Amino acid sequence: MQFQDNFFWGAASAAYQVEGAYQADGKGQNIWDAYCQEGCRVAHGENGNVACDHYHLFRQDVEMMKKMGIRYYRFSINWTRILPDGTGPVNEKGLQFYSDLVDALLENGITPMITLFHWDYPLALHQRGGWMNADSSDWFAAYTKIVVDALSDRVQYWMTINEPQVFIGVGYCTGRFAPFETHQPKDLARISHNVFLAHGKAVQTIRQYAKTKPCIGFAYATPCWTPEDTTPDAIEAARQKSFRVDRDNFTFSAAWWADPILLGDYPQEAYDVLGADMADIQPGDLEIISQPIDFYGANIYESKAVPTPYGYAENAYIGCPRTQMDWPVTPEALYWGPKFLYERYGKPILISENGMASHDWVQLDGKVHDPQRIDYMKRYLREVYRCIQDGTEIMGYMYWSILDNFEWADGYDKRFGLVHVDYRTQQRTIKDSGYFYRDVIQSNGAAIFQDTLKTY
Ligand code: GCO
Repeated sequence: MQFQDNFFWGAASAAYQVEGAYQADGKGQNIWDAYCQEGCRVAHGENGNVACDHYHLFRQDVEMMKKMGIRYYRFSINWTRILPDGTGPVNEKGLQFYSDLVDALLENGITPMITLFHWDYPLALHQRGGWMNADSSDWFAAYTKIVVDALSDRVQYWMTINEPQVFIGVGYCTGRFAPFETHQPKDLARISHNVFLAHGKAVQTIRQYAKTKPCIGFAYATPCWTPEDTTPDAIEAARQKSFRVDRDNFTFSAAWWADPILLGDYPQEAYDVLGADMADIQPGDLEIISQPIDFYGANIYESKAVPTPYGYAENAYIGCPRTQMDWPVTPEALYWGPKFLYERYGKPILISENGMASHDWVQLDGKVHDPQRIDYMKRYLREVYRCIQDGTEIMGYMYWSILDNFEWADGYDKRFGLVHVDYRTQQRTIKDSGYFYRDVIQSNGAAIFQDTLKTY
């Protein structure tokens, strides 16, 4: 059994999590740069100042991707490497880095996929009100044009925004991620609306200025519940829960973030539960926001569940397998999530992130044996295959992440990579899962159907 011939096999990263060089060559400060210096925001007081030094080591990293047979590399642009203050003069050295990265990828037969925003918001713009400022969508559109002018002759695949559920929900609602703020529903609705406008104006900008035919989407966080069993009632219950909007957690809702873009308006439930706290929607806003896009990028790691301080959330049970993030292993999330999203929105699905953190280290034989990650990938990819066979259009799979990297407030303890990084020496070691992924790609998926573990 194999996937379709044009299935995208790739891996992903994000600028702040891998690049380092946080002050190099004219780069400006973003909110993660600034807040991490406080030392109390991230495990062990860690930060992304150096990270994996991808900024200086990207050529060897690209060669490693080629060795692993990676065909697509999803990476993000650090806004303040391009515009140190978020607007104003362009930092040509910053643009040059991304141009060199794109060239290195293409020289190695790897297709670049760009995420324009992956949480590293310019500090100077944050200090001008950030996403609360009515000009924020224009700031983002202007930044987008600079990147499109510089790279769209060689880049076709674009994702505007990565996981607003998280950077808004955790950065401006629960306050655990930069800028570590906690806002009320009215502000969160206003921030969300400005993020939507930024997405829409970026899509317009890419369509207007791209030098090659663009394929545009976004990358959204884990969105769907999975049914308790396969009875029609259980499936409908999971579907309803997956697209519900409630007042207390609306910034984590799938429908809140996707309906305006893909269905042309906020879900009615959003108007119902937010009432006067709903964003101030100006004439023309919804038309900008619902600019046609080409795919729905879904970052799916586990079945959606309501966290619980004790007992078990819906996606867990006594002694269930868990990753190093303590996330339950729920492969069925990559069947039901894409299925429910495709039913509702009718857009091809890109699995823009999936992967697991595990307790990896370089072992006495000099290798990194990670059988759990291999088993995880087999189980999740079998569900992707099953979902495709059932009629859902899934474009591809971007493993998160190519490298061990900075896992936000968890720092560097959590290792998601196909490649191990010793942060003291920047030594890379391809893990067994990296060689397994090479087999998967070379066999166009057939390797995931072997139950026995191959040693590398
Ligand atoms: C996310 C982000 C990534 C994370 C990854 C593991 O989905 O939260 O896109 O930056 O590092 O998902 O949590």
